[in-house]
Amino acid sequence: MAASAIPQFVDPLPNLDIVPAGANTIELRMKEFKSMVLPANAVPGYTGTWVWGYLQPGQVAAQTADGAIPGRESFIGPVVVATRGIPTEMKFVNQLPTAMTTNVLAYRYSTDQTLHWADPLNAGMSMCAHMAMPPAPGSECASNYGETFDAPIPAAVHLHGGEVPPQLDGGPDSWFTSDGTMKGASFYSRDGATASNYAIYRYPNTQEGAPIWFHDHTLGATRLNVYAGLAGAYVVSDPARDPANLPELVPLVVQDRMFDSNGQLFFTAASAGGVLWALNPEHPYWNPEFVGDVIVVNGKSWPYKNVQAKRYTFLFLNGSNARTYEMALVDPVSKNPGPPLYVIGTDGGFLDRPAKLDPALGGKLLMMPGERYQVIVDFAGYQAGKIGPNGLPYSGNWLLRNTAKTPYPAGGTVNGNTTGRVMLFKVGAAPAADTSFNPAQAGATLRGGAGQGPALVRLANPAAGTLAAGVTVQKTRQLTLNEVMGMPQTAVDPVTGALTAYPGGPLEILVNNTKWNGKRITGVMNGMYQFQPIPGFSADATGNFISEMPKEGETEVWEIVNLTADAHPIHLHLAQFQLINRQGFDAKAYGAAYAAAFPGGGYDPMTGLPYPAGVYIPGFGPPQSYDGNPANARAVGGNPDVAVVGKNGKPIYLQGPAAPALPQEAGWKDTIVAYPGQVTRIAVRWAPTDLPATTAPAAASFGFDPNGGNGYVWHCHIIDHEDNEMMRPNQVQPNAAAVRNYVMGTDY
Ligand SMILES: [Cu+2]
Repeated sequence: MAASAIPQFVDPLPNLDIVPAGANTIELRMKEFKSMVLPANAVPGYTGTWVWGYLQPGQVAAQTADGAIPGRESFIGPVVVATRGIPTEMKFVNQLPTAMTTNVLAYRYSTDQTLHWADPLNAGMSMCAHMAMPPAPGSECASNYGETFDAPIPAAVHLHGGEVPPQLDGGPDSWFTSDGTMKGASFYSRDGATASNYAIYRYPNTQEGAPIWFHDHTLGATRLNVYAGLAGAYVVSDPARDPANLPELVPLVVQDRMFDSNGQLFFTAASAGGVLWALNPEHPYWNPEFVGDVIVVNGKSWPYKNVQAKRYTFLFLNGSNARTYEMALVDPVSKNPGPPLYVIGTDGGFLDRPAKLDPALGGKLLMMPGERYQVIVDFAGYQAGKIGPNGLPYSGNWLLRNTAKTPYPAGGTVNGNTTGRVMLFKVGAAPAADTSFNPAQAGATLRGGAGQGPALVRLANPAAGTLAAGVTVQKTRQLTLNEVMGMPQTAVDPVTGALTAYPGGPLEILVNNTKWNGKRITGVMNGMYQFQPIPGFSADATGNFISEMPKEGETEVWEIVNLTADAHPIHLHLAQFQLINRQGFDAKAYGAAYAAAFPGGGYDPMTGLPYPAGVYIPGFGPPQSYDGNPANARAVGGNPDVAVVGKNGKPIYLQGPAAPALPQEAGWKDTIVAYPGQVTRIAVRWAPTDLPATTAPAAASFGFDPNGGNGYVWHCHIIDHEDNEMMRPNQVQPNAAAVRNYVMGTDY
């Protein structure tokens, strides 16, 4: 259905369930149910949209015959509130239906077996991903998962931003199915269960207070599971150190969706709705970026919220597949700029002092998928009738506007009447007094002040855009972001069998030009690609080959060299990091040097031969040796040094000054915007964030062993990208001197 047909600001913002963590296990069941995502009058006879969510057992028991959950206002949630220092045991149960019986058609018709995905029916072999040709119409690989068998839906629960042992990370291979018969290679449950439809994770909650979240992370199917609704928030509170007296907290989970004419979730796969979403026949159900035309906050399309003329703390979370938001408040009637957004916290905790984003000065909050920001807004003085700076009276309604282009930052503009709108705040009367923390007060601090928790430990100096004083870097990595493009072609559509003109476009998207498994294609046999591990990479227990093996306690600089045309939100599991700076580079000149560095080899599908030397080889890994590359002694990663200096002492590729972190992102981050044509430099220490920056690596460690299970991953948080290869497993080498106080078998 057309987004413009959906009435806006008629339903209030849903409240998310709050679940305080205590001594008891919190059980959450992944379950299908009906939720009023749209206003009741959006569609004739509308009784709700089929979604998936994490429900409490009592909610499952209360489900009505038509699928609704009385009292549950949203598919998002719950918000688990844990306390630092007190572990929380979670039991996640998969009670999803099967791929054939689910009412979430967006899932049922959109799984793509040609992606490297969980593939439960084939023990995770994912052989369709190894085919050298687009799948033949009618073949299993050309079908979606629910078409051929009444297949159980795999699900995995990742604690995003969580400082947890690898067994509890809930990464892509930790999925399990509702019938308990199928598991990913990294499945773990505290009780040792192997034939269960649940996983028990006991999170340590040792990290600094932070607004983290949990969401699905199933290999190659995350975009669908999250789209169907599997996301909740997890707040680690630290009463002794968190800023005192913050205004009332309101989580705002911002997402985009599309709906069919029945008000059900619609996904951009194959040629759904008569539009060819697949750009290449190789991946018949995969579209590089899902961007919806309806903005949904806390599981409700374009909601409004009644607020008093006082301060609120909003926890913004971009839970979208691919959409970026640039947000500011504006009066939709008088066009006056609204109240400023005072950012007080980032992904990994609170800032030292608020960062003011004033819409009158063009200030906007930029948020890519996976990022969180805690923001204070003071509606005092913004009631209806007051005269605004442009001389016109305020309407009393404040539109949270979005202006981000998609793909970000240089794609199409938003529609000012639909995707340019997020939600509406309706300002009512002022309370007698607002005694909550006031970010506008001169010199206001959140940490580091009298009676407050300690100031942020700085790995980066946000004023200078350099490493912070006293920080010693043990290793620098230079890692590229790459897009592998398919050419326009007329080919048989594997789904419909019809001859189809494909526009071409991204075939897969990679970090450091390396596929998920760390192997490169060397040839074709019997229609299947032959693979070889990338030399120098280390085998893990699941058959993947690892290149990022940081040592616990060490500090690394990662220089992310974005060779693609779009921005990507790069996310590391386990460790929060800090942005050092961003710097432009001559993409054309560097791209030429990068291509020239490839030694030849691999397999060129156009010629059936190895590529000659000096041309880019998709998915080959970096052009040179990952470690000990003589052409780049400064940074490992196997790429020509983007920071190399010419004979005249000037950088050959880098352009302009390195820009420090924006004030609002100058804290702990686990997801960072990496712009096209820029090097994004982050400092990551593989240790808890609150250790002094000068701590020697041997003295820096987690309370748990970060080595084990099958490690962690790092990836792009555009979920459609991470589902198609833009993700790599990594393993942390343990600090031999560490003393562990959170031990597998005892504590988790
Ligand atoms: Cu991406």
